[in-house]
Amino acid sequence: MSTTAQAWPGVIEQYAQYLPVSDATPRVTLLEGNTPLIPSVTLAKRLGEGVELYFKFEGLNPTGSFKDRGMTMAISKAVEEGATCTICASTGNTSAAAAAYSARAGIQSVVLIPDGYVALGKLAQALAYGARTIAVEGHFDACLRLVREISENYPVELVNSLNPYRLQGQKTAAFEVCDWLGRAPDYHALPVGNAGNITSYWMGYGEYHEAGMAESRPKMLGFQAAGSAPIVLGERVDKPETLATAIRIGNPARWEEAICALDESDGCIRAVTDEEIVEAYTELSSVEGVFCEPASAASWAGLKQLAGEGFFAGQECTVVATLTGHGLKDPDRAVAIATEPDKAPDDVDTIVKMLGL
Ligand code: AN7
Repeated sequence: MSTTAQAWPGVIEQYAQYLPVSDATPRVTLLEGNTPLIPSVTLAKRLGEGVELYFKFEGLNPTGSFKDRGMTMAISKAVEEGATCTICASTGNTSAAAAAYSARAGIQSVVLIPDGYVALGKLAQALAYGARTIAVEGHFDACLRLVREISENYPVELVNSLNPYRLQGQKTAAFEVCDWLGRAPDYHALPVGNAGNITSYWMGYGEYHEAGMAESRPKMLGFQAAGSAPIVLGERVDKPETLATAIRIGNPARWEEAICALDESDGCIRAVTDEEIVEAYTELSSVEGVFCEPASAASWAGLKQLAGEGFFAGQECTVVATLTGHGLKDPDRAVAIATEPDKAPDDVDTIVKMLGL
């Protein structure tokens, strides 16, 4: 008998029993999810002898970030409820996903982004997917305030992670980690911006545990950029700064929920500097062959920081680090921190000599 692999149906269909959907809910999907859990071959050793490290590479979603998981849910529910226009504030990835899934559903999308602080690939996506794109003079936090007010007073559906369906969709990443590993990891590391994702993962691990699908739950490890670390500092940051523009957020929408996830899981949240982020970003691509965007590298930067303090010493443990977005989202950053390519004439001898062969 020949077997045919079952096609992946997208996260709503795959995990419908755990999601607030019915048969009447349209599935607005680009077949997101089912992203690989890539084992580390080299970097894991830096954490400790007994550490197994995996990268949950969310850059391989249809729009190149984890936001697709939440957006398939938010847009499907918006369509079910009759919405004809969506709105969101974004540091870039949410807007790319909102624009794509709105296009897929045949409805209009409006995105508000901080002028000059959205990576080129993300801006290109919003424009290409046909979102009405407005670059606001102000930070993400101002954009979020504006879209909240507009959506409360006008007939547009808010699809930021204040929208509860976003978290519902994003929690499926935790299900996938358990399905791939056959159990929950001991630690789960994430970059933290608006804190929607850390909240979602914790919800997902909790629900899988309750359902008997995983015996334990991981300790959650969150990492913010040092210039945009309100949760670490315990106070709002009015002028957030970091080259990791995706997490350049001073007043996270899911702040309290993130604190709950950290407390309940006995985890911790730390700040990583831009220097640590850049080093981690470069290592992930050049050593491990996994190209993620700078904000995503905060996961690895934070794990290294903890390891440097002996955190993993003597532990036999499994660590998963989510790499939230693809490196191609921010090509300017990749080129800016690398050395320029050497120029050469169209000549074998010259090139061989340059290479020292
Ligand atoms: C690559 O797109 O907030 O803590 O508007 O794009 O759930 O906010 C993006 C956030 C991490 C932080 N990594 O996740 C947006 C936006 C990447 C991101 C985060 C974001 P949350």
